[in-house]
Amino acid sequence: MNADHSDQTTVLEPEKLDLKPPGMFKVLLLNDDFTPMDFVVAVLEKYFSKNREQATRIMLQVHREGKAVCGVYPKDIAETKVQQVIAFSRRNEHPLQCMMEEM
Ligand code: TYC
Repeated sequence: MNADHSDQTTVLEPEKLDLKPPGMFKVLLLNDDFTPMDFVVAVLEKYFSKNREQATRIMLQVHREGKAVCGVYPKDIAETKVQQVIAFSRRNEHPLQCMMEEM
């Protein structure tokens, strides 16, 4: 908006853009009846930097509760993780599903 001043100068104020801080996204694995447990553990180690014990705990949570959070990331990182996990699973002929959710 332009502010009019008595000395005839015009101050150009910055346009108010509707900016919000970049959100964080949970990346989740979903249960299915076919993907082997050891493959899910390997995914959690490879793409989410979990050790064997952490990976096993998350895999079992998915198996028992239907889904679990593997990690929390900025949007672009979360999108890449989802794509990588799905591509790796399909290359290995498993139906494992991975999704993201804004927090
Ligand atoms: N339910 C699978 C089985 O019994 C194991 C599994 C765990 C699959 C986690 C997917 O995200 C998953 N073999």
